Amino acid sequence: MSEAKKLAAEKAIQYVEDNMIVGVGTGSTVAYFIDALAAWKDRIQGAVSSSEQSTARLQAHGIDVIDLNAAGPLSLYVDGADECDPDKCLIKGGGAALTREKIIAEASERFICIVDPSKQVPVLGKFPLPVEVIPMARSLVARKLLELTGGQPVWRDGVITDNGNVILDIHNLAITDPVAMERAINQIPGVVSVGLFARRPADVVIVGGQPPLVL
Ligand code: ABF
Repeated sequence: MSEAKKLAAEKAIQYVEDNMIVGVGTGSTVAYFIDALAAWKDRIQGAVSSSEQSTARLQAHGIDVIDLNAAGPLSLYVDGADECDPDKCLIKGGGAALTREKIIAEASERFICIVDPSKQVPVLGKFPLPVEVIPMARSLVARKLLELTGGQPVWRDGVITDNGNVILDIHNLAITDPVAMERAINQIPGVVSVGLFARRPADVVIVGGQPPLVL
């Protein structure tokens, strides 16, 4: 699937324009995008990064990394996903960067999601749904998520996010109303963010292949 990821990432470069500050996500598909963006490093102002991991890769290519507060509204955000449904609603967070990803997606006029075909699903939920949680609230939120969703929340032990929080992954879900589930989980005290991008879905999905499929 890495060839498909690379093809999707390279297709996304077509949305980059001179003098842009590009919002950049996290993951292996985005790593291909960052590598392709290196050729633009003297034509764009720089990038806003969603993780320490992406920041390191951007800086290794000599691409300026700009704070979102200094950048202001962005024209373009490019990021991967763990699952994508026919409405361009996504599950994200497998890379534990969901909160900053969601912040930059919200700040961006156009969100281009780059995936390989294995990410396309009819209904979200086979991939365990990540939820970023304030550490002291982990057990409380786990109990509330079980009550609310009927799914099985599992602590991603050993993982601390760039924001110093923990992750619960909710297993055994079939998310037929992603917007409603995103809104409900967001209400639980202790939840920082949930890896459902449904209230603000992707605007364009590029599925890697020969040729790439633009949805
Ligand atoms: C990131 O993209 C995460 O939200 C998601 O987990 C990841 C997908 O990973 P990959 O591109 O490596 O398949 O934005």
